[in-house]
Amino acid sequence: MTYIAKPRLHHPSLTRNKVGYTRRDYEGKVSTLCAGCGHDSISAAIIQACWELDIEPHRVAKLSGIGCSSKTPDYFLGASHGFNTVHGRMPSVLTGANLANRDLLYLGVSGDGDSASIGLGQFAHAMRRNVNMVYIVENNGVYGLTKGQFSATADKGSKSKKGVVNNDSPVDLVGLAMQLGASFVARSFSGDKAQMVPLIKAAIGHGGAAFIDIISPCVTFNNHAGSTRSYDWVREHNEAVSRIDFITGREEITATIAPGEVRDVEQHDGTVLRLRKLHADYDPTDRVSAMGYMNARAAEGELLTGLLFVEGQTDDLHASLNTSAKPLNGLGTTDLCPGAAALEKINAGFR
Ligand SMILES: Cc1ncc(C[n+]2csc(CCOP(=O)(O)OP(=O)(O)O)c2C)c(N)n1
Ligand code: SF4
Ligand SMILES: [Mg+2]
Repeated sequence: MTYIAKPRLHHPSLTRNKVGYTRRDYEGKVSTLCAGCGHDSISAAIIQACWELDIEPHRVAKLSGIGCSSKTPDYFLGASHGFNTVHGRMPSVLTGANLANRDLLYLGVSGDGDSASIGLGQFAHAMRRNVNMVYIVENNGVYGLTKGQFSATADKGSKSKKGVVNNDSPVDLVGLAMQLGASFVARSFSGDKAQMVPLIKAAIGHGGAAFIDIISPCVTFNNHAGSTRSYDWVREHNEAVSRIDFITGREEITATIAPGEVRDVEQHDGTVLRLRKLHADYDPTDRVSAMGYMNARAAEGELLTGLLFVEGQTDDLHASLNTSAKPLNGLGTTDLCPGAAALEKINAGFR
């Protein structure tokens, strides 16, 4: 079924964005996921964010691992570059692609099994290296594709559809990302498009590793009473720390907000994140206090969502490796082989 393309017919009066595309130009093939799967709502939010940001689809590289979640790049941005890699190995392939061509926008899509179970090491190193990318985990607490086994993010004490209790402690990808140095960390819920779209836009504008953990219920294997990843459970326990307005560098900032309730964070590309604090004592720019607050709320059974941490200006992997400003495929022979005199100079520097 994944080979079924959507009909290319457009209504002539569909609204076009600044680069001339309709929202439909950001869609992909027909989804083959179960009806009601949270992952499809995330795909819709990615489409909306890219369309609203006037991103040219051919400037995007979408990479994923293996799983229902990792299948989704087939269902959005059909005109972008795509690489469905090996289970848990998306981050290293993305890192290599990013180092070779820094001019594309990198979008990594993964699952909780893909990133917290088999791919945990890969996830950790991509975060600590601050690879410039948007990294979305579509987190349903199970291996959906292989029929609902607990994944490493399943909460201790939560129950499978057949009543089996999970006795293992969960891996909290948000806490890990914070600890490992990710410069943008957020959590959202697939049932909250109004929160997801600005978060994805903000992550795209960010100049380093932007991680978004999106709780995305698996309606087939993990949406029952006893699950802590069901639509009902998340709706009851979801607590947003902030609400974001995303303001592109090109637009005049017109919002008027009472002092004391808002914080602006400027990103490397000139975009501004305007954070309306919902929790008065939450500071998303202080890594240590944000981690402490998150842990305290988690102990109370709250699932904090929103932009949890952001470092406005940050050095990504290219900056720390001092790589060429030009993508490798744009370098000519003289750049790649500058000649004997240049080699002699380098060698002299080591003597
Ligand atoms: C190396 C390897 N081991 C195991 C598998 C089997 N496998 C395929 S998908 C998957 C888990 C997917 O879970 P998750 O990443 O949470 O995605 P979801 O389907 O829940 O969206 C597993 C274990 C595989 N494809 N490759
Ligand atoms: S099995 Fe679960 S995760 Fe996979 S498509 Fe169906 S609802 Fe979604
Ligand atoms: Mg999963």
